[in-house]
Amino acid sequence: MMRIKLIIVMLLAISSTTFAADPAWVTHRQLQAVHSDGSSSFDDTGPTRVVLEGIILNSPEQWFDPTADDTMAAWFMGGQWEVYVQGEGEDHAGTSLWVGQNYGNGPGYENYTNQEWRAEISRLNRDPNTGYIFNPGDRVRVTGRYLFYKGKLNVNENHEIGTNFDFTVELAEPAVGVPQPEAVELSELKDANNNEIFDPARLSGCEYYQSRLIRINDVNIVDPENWGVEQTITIRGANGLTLPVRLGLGSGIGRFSCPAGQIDVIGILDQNAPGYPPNIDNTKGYRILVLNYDGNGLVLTDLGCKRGNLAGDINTDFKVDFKDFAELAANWLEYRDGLYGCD
Ligand SMILES: [Ca+2]
Ligand SMILES: [Ca+2]
Ligand SMILES: [Ca+2]
Repeated sequence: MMRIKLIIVMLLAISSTTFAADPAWVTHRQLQAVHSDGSSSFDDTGPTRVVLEGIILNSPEQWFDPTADDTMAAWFMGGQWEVYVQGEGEDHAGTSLWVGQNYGNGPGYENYTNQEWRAEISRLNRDPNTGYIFNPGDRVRVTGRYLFYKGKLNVNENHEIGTNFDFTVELAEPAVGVPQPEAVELSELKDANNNEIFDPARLSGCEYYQSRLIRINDVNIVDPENWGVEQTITIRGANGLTLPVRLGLGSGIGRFSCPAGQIDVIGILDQNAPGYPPNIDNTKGYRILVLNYDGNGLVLTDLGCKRGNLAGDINTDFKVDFKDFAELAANWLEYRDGLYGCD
């Protein structure tokens, strides 16, 4: 099976402009190909649906709030779910998978009810064959449609709530591990004038690392006053080059203060091109996503494992006391849509 798949992928690599099969096996690099202005070239001639594999980089609920909310309000999306999947080996690219609840709060589409939304993300959080709940570090196979949005081609359901627009995420291999973040210099991402480096061949600059896990060493946060959940801070290297860091919803970002002094940053290099159709500049808008922080003081990231081994030590200060109880009480009876009560 793996050999057949490899042959198909190699054939696609040779003839990347025609896709006879639907869905067609593609690499992340093929899927993310762009024109010189940064717009998608894949969707000029691409198939209706694609199949691709890679490693999950993030927990979706640390990036967008999945909580069902079908409030009718212009452009209000309600619950959202987005997972970044990184290609492996020669496939130096990555792709995000996105769904939202209230497509109909924009023109021309319909909304999921709260119940339908919970069912949708409960489905996407699980391997359909085993019920296994996905985690960062799992290798998955994704089959679905796609749309280009703000600089990257996302696998999504084209804003349609009908089941024939579903995309699927299947487990290829559990717990292969989150990829080692690639060490990147700010000078690989920004030119001497601090402008974003854009290479339409996607072999260098920001595009090369888009939707992949990277590490930038020896930077300072220049605006710690902006630290907080869903806020954007700025890192600056010794050469004066800067890059925005978008902080996610991870509880550690609210619990710990902004790291001070010279630090390293580990996160997903993302593109969120500025502007609105038809005036989007798809060669700009790069940033690092850091979705959680564990308070270690030296690396802005969630190292994923904590010392102490005290189950009640919610704030991880190695003592179980009223500070833990306060966090517990503040969250009392909350539950996470898409993960709890899905059976
Ligand atoms: Ca791009
Ligand atoms: Ca759907
Ligand atoms: Ca504690």
